Amino acid sequence: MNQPKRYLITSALPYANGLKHVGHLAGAYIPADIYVRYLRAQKRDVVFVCGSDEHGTAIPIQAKKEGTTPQAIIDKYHEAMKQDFEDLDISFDIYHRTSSPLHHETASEFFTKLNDAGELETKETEQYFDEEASTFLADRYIKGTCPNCGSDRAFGDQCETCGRTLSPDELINPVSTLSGKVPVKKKTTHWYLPLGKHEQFLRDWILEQHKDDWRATVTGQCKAWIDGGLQSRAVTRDLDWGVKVPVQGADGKVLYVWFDAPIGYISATKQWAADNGKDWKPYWEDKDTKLVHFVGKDNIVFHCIIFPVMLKLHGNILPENVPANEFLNLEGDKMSTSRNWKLDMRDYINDFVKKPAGPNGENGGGQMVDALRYYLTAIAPETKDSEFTWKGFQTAYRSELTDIFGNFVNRTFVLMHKLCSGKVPKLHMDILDDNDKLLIADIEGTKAEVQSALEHYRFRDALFQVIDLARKGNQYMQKKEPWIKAKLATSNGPESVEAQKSIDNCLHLCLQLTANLAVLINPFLPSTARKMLYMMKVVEKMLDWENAGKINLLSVGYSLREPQLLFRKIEEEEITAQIEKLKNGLVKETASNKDTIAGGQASGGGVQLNQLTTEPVNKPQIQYDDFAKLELKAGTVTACVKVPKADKLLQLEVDLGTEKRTIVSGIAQHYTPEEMLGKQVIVVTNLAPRKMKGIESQGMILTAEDNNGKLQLLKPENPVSPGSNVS
Ligand code: B3M
Ligand code: ZN
Repeated sequence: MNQPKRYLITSALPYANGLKHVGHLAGAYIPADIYVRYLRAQKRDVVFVCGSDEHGTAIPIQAKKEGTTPQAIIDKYHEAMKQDFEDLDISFDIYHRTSSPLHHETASEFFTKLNDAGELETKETEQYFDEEASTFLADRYIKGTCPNCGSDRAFGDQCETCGRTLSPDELINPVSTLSGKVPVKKKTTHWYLPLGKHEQFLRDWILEQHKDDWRATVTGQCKAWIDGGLQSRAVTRDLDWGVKVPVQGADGKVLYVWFDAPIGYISATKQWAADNGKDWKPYWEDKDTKLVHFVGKDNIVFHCIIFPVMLKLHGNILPENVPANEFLNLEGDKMSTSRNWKLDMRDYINDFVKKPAGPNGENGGGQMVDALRYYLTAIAPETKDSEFTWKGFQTAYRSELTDIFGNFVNRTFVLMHKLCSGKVPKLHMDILDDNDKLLIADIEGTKAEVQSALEHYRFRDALFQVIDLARKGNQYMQKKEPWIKAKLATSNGPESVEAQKSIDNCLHLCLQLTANLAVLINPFLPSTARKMLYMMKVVEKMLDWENAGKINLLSVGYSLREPQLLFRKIEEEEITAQIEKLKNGLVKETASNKDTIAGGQASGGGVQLNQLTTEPVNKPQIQYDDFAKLELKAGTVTACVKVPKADKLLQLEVDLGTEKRTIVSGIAQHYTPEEMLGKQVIVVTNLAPRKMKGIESQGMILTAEDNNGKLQLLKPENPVSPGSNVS
């Protein structure tokens, strides 16, 4: 694409069911904000939209937890999240909400257009219904026993113990969480988006057209989905919270949250346009618009497959890129709301940004916002999961931001005041040496590097380039040694004139470099850039991107302010206090405090969206010793029957060479007893025995779930003798 006429940048709409943590911030908000600030500095036409996702079962579930109404929940968390983003300098042009009438209207119109054009299908299926509460049950509202591990902490969408994705039909002894009663099956009709029809389009568009410019993690996830077979996806739910299905007789039905939420980007754009006297349409309809969605990896499929199909059918433009991030872990473990293993944006803001003034009158303020923005960008999980540690935060802040960047700027200002009477000295071209020339080349070259990295969504890399330029500034100063030259300059000897000229050149270039650093760091650390402007006594306009790479940003003779430290010291105690707080706050997981909602799990019936969870799918790293505790063996199935009165269970007899074991496994809907006979399986043989339907299961067999939710047995590539060790 040539230079686009305009840009529409979106960050995933967070669910208004709780405060968001720094993992969210690193995934979808900071990178988008950096990109947008860079585009704005380039004077491009850009709109940055976001807002609260206020529908789905997430909201009523949270309301129940807090003993209040869904409306009260969204009002509370919408305001709280909006404030958090503002406090961390995320510069949305609009932070909208999907409960607004404009959004309801927009989403209804969207659905109606697709439905009227015959692009949706309707299907009647049987779903669980709670007769006492007289309502269909969203998957999350059904609890039961896991067919896989036997745990009774399984919900209609996922088992909380073993993590397997489930459908309500697979649960053993399902009960409604609303009434505690056994639900009944009842017929219901829903609308479906037949994704299968669009397979060729998706293959061409993602796997051909964007095979080189999208992140491999993104195209990889898309390919797995497409290869797994694209199923029709239910886009409506039996629920009373959401956008009503705009069809006569569809009472009690709403649009599926994942159908309406991305349309939220459109309604947000409409609201922004109305507020600013602009036309929203070109942003969604003109091919010269570059649309970029910033999301976390759990949202890839929705933004790369489902929403694009909707956009295509509705006649809108498609995203140019979806630079999704992987997950951010915390201190060696995945972040979790239920276990309280997380760092909420709000907690960071309270502890660092808004904390009371320190002994020297300093307080956290903008520099602490930038400290977090810096670290989260430096460790951004762009290509793989990464980890936030407080020690890492402290080290990066001290050794990169403070010692390299802050120190360079500070030294430059101090020396300029000391050796050049507080004014920008002259550049004497006649004595320009190789060090000077190299620094000028570095200033010019860095702009191109940073720009290219930003254009390709490599934010970490872009930031490193900026820090590296500051590092070069320090090295340059070290070589030029203006403090040594100062002795000569005041000596009245024959070399004094030359020495002063050398000092002038050094500080002239260091000041020009400082001005460049302000321009380059601005998208990442806006508050720092502004503080630098203040010290240089220049106006905001200097931060225009076109100024990067120039060495005439500050005029000779211009007097500059006294330096202020860009970054305060972070005390050791502040870091240890955070680590303590995290550890002390850790809540052991129980069935009742387990997160009841996660992205992609907010489904309420119909087709399951498997593979998707908000929290990292990766479990925390373990040592080899932990792994070695498992005993895994290959075995051969010698007998197999269905467990009476359990649709999902098979009872197997497995030959393990020296012994035969009885194993109960939840694979009855995937394999018949006949199919199982003679099959080789992998068994966890040292798992504590567990009773299921009165039968003691003496082990567990391993399976993998394919994209259609079918379990596939794991087995050796070629037959091995029963009892062979698996390692
Ligand atoms: N609210 C899921 C999430 O927060 C969902 C994103 C919607 S983006 C249109 O992970
Ligand atoms: Zn389980």
